[in-house]
Amino acid sequence: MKNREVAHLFEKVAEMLSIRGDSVHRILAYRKAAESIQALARDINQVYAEGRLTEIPGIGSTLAAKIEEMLTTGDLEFYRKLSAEIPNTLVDMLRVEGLGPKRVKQIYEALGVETLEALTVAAREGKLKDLPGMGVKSEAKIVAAIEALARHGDDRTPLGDAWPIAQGILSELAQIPGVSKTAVAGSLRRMQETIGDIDLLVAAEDPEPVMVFFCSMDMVESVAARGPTKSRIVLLNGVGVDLRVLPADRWGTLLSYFTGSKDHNVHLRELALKKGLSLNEHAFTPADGSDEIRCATEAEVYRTLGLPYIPPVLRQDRGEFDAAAKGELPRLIQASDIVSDLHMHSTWSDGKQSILEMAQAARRRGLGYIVITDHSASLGIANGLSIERLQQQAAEVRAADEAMGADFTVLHGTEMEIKADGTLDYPDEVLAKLDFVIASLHTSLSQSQEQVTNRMLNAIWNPHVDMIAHPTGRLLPDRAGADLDMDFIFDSALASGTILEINAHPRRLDLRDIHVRRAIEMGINLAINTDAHHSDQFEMLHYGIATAQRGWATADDIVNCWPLDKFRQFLATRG
Ligand code: DGT
Ligand code: CA
Ligand code: CA
Ligand code: ZN
Repeated sequence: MKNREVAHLFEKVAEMLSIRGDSVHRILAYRKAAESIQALARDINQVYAEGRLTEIPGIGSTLAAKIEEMLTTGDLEFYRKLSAEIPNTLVDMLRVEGLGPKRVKQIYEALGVETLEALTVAAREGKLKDLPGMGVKSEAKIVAAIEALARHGDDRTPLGDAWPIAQGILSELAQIPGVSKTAVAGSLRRMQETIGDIDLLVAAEDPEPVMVFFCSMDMVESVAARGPTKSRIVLLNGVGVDLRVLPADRWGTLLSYFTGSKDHNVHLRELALKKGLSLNEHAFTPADGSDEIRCATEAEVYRTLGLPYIPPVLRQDRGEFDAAAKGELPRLIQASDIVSDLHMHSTWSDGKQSILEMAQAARRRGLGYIVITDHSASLGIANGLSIERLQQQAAEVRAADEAMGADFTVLHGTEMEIKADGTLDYPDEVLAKLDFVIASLHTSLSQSQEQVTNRMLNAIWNPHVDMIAHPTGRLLPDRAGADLDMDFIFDSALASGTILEINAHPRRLDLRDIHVRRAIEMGINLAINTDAHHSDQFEMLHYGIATAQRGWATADDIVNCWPLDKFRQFLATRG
């Protein structure tokens, strides 16, 4: 079994346990294990072979034994036993908005409904409304939710799609009289690469006008829930948006609660309990009966627990509490640390602007140097450059560099194809004349792990290749990318000094956060680049920075923070 299958089975076990009504701790343990296996940057079979399963976050000896069973037998007895007790098709019903595990169990026990299809029939025939705690209204809601699920599926939305929508809604809410604060929360605030739904928070004395506006915006497809202080809408594009309105003096606890992640919050509440405080979205409540502690800022929430502020991008329960307690949280890289962009396109290949226009826009954004890296010949659909055109381009790059004056530098590079057979698109003598050479995969991504890894290693070990762009080639939300053996890739990048890219394009975010974290721990050179095809796209940098931050990156870890002379020294050491 592969990582994905192991993670999926654990996730399924967690859901079945939740339907059975098992302990929250046990359910969380399986869910957490599923997440960390899903997030693992290495082949779990390899980790198992090295006897290091228990080093995976959230995997103790019990779960390690279950993983061993799955990897060696391809099966999990515990899962089969559980399936004998409760049909495993029940978990599909959890995908219906508003149906929790208790309700699913109730419907199953009362009506024998085992599948989503059977549920649809039962709901349409009016069989749900007579169950205890149900009625005509809640039955209609379930029918609507099933229909919405059929329309939109349950796919997660890429960060880059959700972010501008959320910002647009927030800026309108901010203008409503009486609104003092607005914020995104949830996975979007943590800048996770995909989000399940958008969570928004507003501080206002009177929630009513905010709710009225929110539920009647043009882009609303339906209002899934409408309450005095919380509502949920579904947008025309299928994305769900939750909004909560609260008074400003409780802002800190509220924002912290709804920012999550769930695992981070569980940990936060446990720390509070150890201090005799119970924590919810409204306040800390001391167990000794003294007055509640309200927090207007998140910093106060953490301070109450004796901790420094933990930025949202780190709130994954991946070691941030330990680091915070020891005063060892990373000084996360910021946009202002970045002075260069090493990957962008011009009209010479498939870009939309000239070299000079790209350079001028980069300077306006505060950068000091860029590399022009158009596609190479074999990427025909992107108008890749022949050797001849590449050499002609050199003159235009030099001219743009001159025109930009002494305080800004334009370098000449390429984004060269690593061809399906592993050879590189330009010969070494052509590469030797360029300032900077990127190699990347755009085609034949579905090759076997061995084949595609070897292909990549060919590029990494070429002395002229300075950087690998978007290493896996994945596209969010659903093209998985090449099945690279990241152990080999990382070891080789470290040994050869080759830079690995964190591509900031929100469809890519490649390397992803957990890869970034591991590459940094190993000491690999990393760059954050926009891969812009138009200067408007320089804006995407913040997605790349957030991904780097989620991998605990500091300015010291990122090549784009090097001043030009340091970058030139680096290039001078290479082929
Ligand atoms: P998503 O939307 O699947 O990408 O992930 P989140 O993290 O945005 O999760 P969501 O939208 O269900 O809830 C937003 C935050 O609210 C979540 O990160 C933590 C908090 N939260 C929501 N539901 C619960 C809950 O049942 N228990 C706890 N402890 N926190 C919750
Ligand atoms: Ca969410
Ligand atoms: Ca939500
Ligand atoms: Zn590119």
